[in-house]
Amino acid sequence: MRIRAALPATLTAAAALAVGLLPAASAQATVRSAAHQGGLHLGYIQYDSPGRDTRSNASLNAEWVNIHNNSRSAIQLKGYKLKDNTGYTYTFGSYKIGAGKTVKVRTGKGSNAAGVVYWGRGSYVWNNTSDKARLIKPSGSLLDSCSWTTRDHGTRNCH
Ligand SMILES: [Ca+2]
Repeated sequence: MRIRAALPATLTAAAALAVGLLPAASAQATVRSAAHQGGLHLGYIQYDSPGRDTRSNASLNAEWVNIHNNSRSAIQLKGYKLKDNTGYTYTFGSYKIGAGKTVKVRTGKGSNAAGVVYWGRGSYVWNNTSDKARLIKPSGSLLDSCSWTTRDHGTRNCH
């Protein structure tokens, strides 16, 4: 009696484990493959503002980073971070980036609008000689990074 009672319980547990584990493993594979195809990632970066670095707001805003949403759905960027090698960090406020859309993060001051947000700095953030941009999830995990040197002549295509 004890064996017959225990056996179905063991089988049920094993079946539940198998059912529980398989979809989890398959969901993880889907996430990996989506990340491999791009998803939310760094696009073009104009790390060297054209012309002399005068620190004017126009010159600061001519330094920018594009973030591209290559996924099939809109993504709320609130809490996402953009960070350089020094540790300067821009944290997104509420901004929904549509599927297939790009948002430009300009270094200087300005009013956020569709397709553009402003870091609000009074000095440049992206080093002209070499630096690395990082796109960080609200959880703190690194989503994408892209580095450059003077070889890239002011603009880096991080796609
Ligand atoms: Ca720069």
